[in-house]
Amino acid sequence: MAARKKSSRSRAKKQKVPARVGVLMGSANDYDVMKAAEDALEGLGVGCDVRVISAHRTPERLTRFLDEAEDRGIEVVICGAGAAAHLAGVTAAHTLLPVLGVPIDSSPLQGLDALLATVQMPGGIPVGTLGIGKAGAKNAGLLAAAIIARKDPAVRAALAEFRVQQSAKVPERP
Ligand code: RP5
Repeated sequence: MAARKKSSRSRAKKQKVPARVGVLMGSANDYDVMKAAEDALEGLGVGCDVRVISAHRTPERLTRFLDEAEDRGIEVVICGAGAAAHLAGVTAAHTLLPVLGVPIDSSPLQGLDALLATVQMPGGIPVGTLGIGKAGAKNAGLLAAAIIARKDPAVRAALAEFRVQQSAKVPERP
């Protein structure tokens, strides 16, 4: 309980940066994975709006979020979902914003089901699908920032610096 309070306090602090990326997940249980997207964006100074929105359990919450998203300044939407993961596809159907999908390894099939559900969109409504789990979520954050960086030199500089720091952390020898 104490940890939950701390986390909502720190998120309120973080919300001072205007949100440019929506980070949606089908269940609060997905947050452990999707936090990697939030962390990647925050590390680059890109604000995000993190929401639990299920395409099947809270369908109205999804359409409401997407109806308002562009007017609120959202430029990219990241969707993480597990099992019969249709959150990214349904999101893409309701918006012209770029949608990135993260398959979550929350089911007995360990994300293979979510990967296929997310990546195999029929032609016409694209979802850019990342890898399963935390690495996919992290890359979704970085890719969303790269999309924003096309028109935002500050985000581009932050991404470039991230790459420099990442390289510097790789030892020459094991
Ligand atoms: C999906 O079903 C969610 O994205 C989650 O990964 C999975 C299981 O959800 P919970 O039953 O844990 O809430 O919709």
